[in-house]
Amino acid sequence: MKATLSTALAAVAFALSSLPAHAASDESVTDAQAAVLAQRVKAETKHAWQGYKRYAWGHDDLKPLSKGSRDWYEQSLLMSPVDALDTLILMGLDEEATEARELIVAKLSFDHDLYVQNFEVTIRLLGGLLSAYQMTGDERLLKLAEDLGKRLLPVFDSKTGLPYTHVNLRTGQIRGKVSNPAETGTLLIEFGTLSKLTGNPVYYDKAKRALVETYKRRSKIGLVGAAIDVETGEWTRADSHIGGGIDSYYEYLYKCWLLFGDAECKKMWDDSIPAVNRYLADEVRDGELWYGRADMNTGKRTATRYGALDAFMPALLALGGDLPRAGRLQESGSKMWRLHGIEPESLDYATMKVTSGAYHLRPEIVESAYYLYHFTGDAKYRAMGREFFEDFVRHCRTEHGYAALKDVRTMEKDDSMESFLFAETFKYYYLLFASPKALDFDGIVFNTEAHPLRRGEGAAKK
Ligand code: DMJ
Repeated sequence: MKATLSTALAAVAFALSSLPAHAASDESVTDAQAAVLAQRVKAETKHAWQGYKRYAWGHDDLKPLSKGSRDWYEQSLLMSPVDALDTLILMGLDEEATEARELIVAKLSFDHDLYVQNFEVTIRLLGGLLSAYQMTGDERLLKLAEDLGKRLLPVFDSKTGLPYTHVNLRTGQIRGKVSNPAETGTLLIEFGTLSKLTGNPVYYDKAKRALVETYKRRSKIGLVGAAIDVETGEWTRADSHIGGGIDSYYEYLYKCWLLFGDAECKKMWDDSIPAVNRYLADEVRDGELWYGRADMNTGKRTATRYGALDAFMPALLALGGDLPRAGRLQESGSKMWRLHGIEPESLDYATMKVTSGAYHLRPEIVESAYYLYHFTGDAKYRAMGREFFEDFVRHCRTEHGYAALKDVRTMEKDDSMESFLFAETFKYYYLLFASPKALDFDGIVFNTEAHPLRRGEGAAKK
């Protein structure tokens, strides 16, 4: 008995001594500590909003170093206020939410002779307006969303039904015949919600067709490529992955089933995800799970690359019910973050060398920590989020906002503050730390820009 006890104690002592120094203390975040963190996130959101207000009011984005502004096109489309509005409401930043809403209602117009990128405008503006409408009941926001939806519709006028990438908001002329699965397949949450709210099925039907036409062109082994010609429907790049340009196509297959109860979307997801797990998932070293790149036709590995955008995948896997893979992949993401103390845009996970060092204030890794915390209740995901948040504040905060980094190896700042900082990064940090009562997770589905849209009658069971 004595010998057994001392052996057990020795084993515990060994286990503790072999843990990395930060792991033991990082493991726990109490609810009280989380509540304090949520308040800090709220204060940082307010800080960035004040910077926007002071130096970039009425423009798309704040330039956080030069204290100027940036517009995507010749006219501002109020990217930051529209992306920020539902986050400000969720956090209870009422004064800021009111001023954002009034600015949008007074100034936002889509009647401009501008070619805009359908995908970005859909996920940020259409998604933001619809979500804010559902939160406030302000019909003026729905009117703006409907006006925008109508102006975007010409993108679907290709022979295949796959959307062109750009449309002129005033003339309806289209441009950009080479697209990718993210741009052709990440439209149905927003367009479908617009149909539900206006009673006009055209939006749902066109975006659904685009999603189905993308899926139909998957290879024999079930993968999609990186670029597609929307007129011929032929792939122009056969590289397959889960990163930028493909990522949210998979996300919408599953989420459109959840949001609309569309069984065809569930079937497309069920048909697609096994190939992703078979050909793109990769294991290195001692069973570390990553997702890399492969040829869509042969499944042959083409690159061992993962990055900040791929880091949405644990969230999607968790939502789809695959918690074991989700947890393992998030551990790898955390390793990527810890390499330099902020994640890079891209990493060769076989060599653990950075292949693109920028950090654009991206949210995906935080989104995944939030989903994993939601589904497992394991405080280690809050601890992970706390570590990300502390690093993020330390390296990206500026006097009047938050700045992207040119390179995480030098931590040199870049004069850029993308609107998804408000829509997603701050929102996911907040939701990770706030009480679960802050948002009825089961009652909504987030679009890919983190705009929550309400699940109505007919939605699938989560
Ligand atoms: C966002 O605009 C969306 O999340 C999109 O799906 C891809 N990434 C950016 C943020 O990183």
